[in-house]
Formats: sequence, C-alpha cells, structure tokens
Amino acid sequence: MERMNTAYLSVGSNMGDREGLLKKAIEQLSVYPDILIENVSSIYETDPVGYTDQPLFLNLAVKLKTSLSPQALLSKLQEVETKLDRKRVQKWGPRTIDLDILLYNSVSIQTEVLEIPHPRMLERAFVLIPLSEIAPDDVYPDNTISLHQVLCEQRDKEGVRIWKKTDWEDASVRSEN
Ligand code: PH2
Ligand code: MG
Ligand code: MG
Repeated sequence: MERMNTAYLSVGSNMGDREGLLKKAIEQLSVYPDILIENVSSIYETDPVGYTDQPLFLNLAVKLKTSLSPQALLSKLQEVETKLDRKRVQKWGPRTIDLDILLYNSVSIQTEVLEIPHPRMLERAFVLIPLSEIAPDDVYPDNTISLHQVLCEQRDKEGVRIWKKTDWEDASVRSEN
C-alpha cells in the first residue's frame, strides 16, 4: 500500500469524555489500512473560539500518511465523527469530536465541502500550537515560511494551555499497523 501523502489534522472535543473521545478518534483512524498515524501532539485545553458560550475544548494535532485522496480522507473522518456520536446541531457549537484536515501535501483545494489549507488555521492558536509541536519545519502552501515561524509571528497564544504532554512513541493510542 502506497501511503505516500502527508496530511495534518486538527482534532477537538468539548462534550463528554473529551480525552477518551480524542483517543478513540485516533484509534479508529488507525484501523483504516490506507491511513498510517505518524505523530500526535500533546493535548491542549483551549478556550472556545467563535461561539464562546460553550465548554472548554481539548485539542490536538495529528500527522498521518495516506493513500487516500483529500476527498476520500474527508469521508473517513466523517465516518469516524459519526461513529463517535457527532451531531451537527449548531455551527461551531459543542461537539463530541471534530476532525478537520489542515494540510494535505502542499495542495490548495477550494470546494463547497472541502477547503485545504483549512481556511481559518492561521488565525487559530488552538490549531497552530499543537501543529507546530509536530510540524515545526513543514512549510505552509504558497508560502516560504515554516509553521514554526507562522506561530512565532502570531501574537495571541492566549486561551491555549498544555493539558497533557504526550510522547507519541509511548502513547497507548499508537497504531501497530
Ligand atoms: N472548533 C470550532 C470552533 N471553536 N474553539 C476551540 N478552542 N477549539 C476548537 O476545536 C474549536 C473552537 C469549530 O470547529
Ligand atoms: Mg473545526
Ligand atoms: Mg469540522
């Protein structure tokens, strides 16, 4: 299986057993033969952005290798969201699990259902801080600067606190595939 494409995801939860749901999401992704989880950031607790009158989130970032196209990867992410009881009640409202594609190689895609790079990622510390932990030298598409630089240039790191420092090599969620 040629899992030659690299994708980064942002994963978030602010309902129920937040840490358990993050771990289950990663576990379920690693079951797909065409997805190989390569790295997972620490878990951060983050103030809700956008609609602020909702519980605190736990957020992390994932690096994976895949043979799936961006669209096919998106439908697997939606499958996992559905399995983990995601209900689409309110845009940007509380959710058991949210799996977003941030980057896929260095492609740019703009369709109704999928936008890569994620259109709001550069403004969101809850995305950039976990991401820069696992992708410091990767370069943002159409840009010459690294994600680490993007993060350093972003002033507002407020509302994002380390919650559990995890070493992916030791993490129980590690895939053996
Ligand atoms: N996701 C949103 C809206 N706001 N805020 C935080 N802190 N974390 C999120 O994952 C998040 C959010 C929409 O997907
Ligand atoms: Mg989202
Ligand atoms: Mg989403």
